[in-house]
Amino acid sequence: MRQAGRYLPEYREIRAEASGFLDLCYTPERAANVTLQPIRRFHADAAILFSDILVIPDALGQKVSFIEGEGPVLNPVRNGADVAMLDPSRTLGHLAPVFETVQRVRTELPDEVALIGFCGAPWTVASYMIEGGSSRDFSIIKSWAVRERRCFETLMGILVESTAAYLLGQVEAGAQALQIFDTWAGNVPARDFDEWVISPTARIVASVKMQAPDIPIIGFARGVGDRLESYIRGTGVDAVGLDSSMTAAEAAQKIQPICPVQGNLDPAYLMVGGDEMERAANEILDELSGGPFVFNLAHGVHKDTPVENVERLAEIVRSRQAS
Ligand code: 1CP
Repeated sequence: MRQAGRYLPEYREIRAEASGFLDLCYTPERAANVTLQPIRRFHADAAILFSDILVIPDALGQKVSFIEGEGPVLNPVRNGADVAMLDPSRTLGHLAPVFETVQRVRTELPDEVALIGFCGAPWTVASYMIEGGSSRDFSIIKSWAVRERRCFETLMGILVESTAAYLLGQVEAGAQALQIFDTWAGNVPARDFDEWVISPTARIVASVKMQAPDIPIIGFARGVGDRLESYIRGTGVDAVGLDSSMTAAEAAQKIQPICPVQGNLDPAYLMVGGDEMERAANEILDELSGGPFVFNLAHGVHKDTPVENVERLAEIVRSRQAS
């Protein structure tokens, strides 16, 4: 999950120096520094590369910008001609600065701290590409994907191919695990779940595994409820990140027997801190520590989170690791 970001004063300082969010992602010295900021403070067991899922549309030639207070804004892809303008041959060259960031971070991290690379899953990335930014009801992507199935499939194919190449580039540069974020998987109509969530993710996993069989891949399919089990079986991911729609006890019973889990403290508890956070964190640790498990949040750190709450949470988890 996102562990860097605006809740950290040292992030805000570097962010203010950069001319824009993407500029920060593409300046290896700064991006490496931002990746390391939460590690320096909280001594987590793993760092997650500082980049964004939307570097892929940017690399394909779509206009992407991040507007302060508004989030991402993209010049929307709406028809076959727009899809035809995307150029997968640009991807790796355009993303070279991200690979350099990975190399720098790997050099600076202690050996025992893992570096996680990541990407967005095709459905989630396509939602930003087609909606033109964040969406409430996903009506544009859904109606487009249903009405123009062939064209949507072409777009998904482009995303599968460029995303797999992007992940392999991160592995070559030093990433030791990969996470695929399908934040909006829960908005896919059930009858299209195999085609729009499982299949594209499975193709990316297979393609990465062909060249990097030993790199663990973590899937994060948010909001999918009971379909998480078919996601695990159908995609071939090695582990799953859990959102907070499932209690830790449910996860221990249903998911952990088939797959290692990561999660799942809701970031609201981190924002509130104190006893509420401590109880919720301990409940997760109690329920899931008996099986393959990585403690994590259920979603990224919210920008209004007090830094001392994150420090306290790290202490709670570490004290349980030691016991
Ligand atoms: O800690 C880190 O360095 C992690 C780096 C990271 C990751 C893993 C960032 C930096 N973004 C992401 C993934 C990402 N980006 C996802 C998937 C995970 C999730 O659901 O959080 C998504 C959906 C995005 C898209 C995105 N990026 C949005 C829109 C979110 C929405 O609700 O539609 C926004 C606002 C961003 C900007 C962004 N990316 C990353 C950070 C730290 C930020 C905040 C901008 C800032 O603080 O300057």
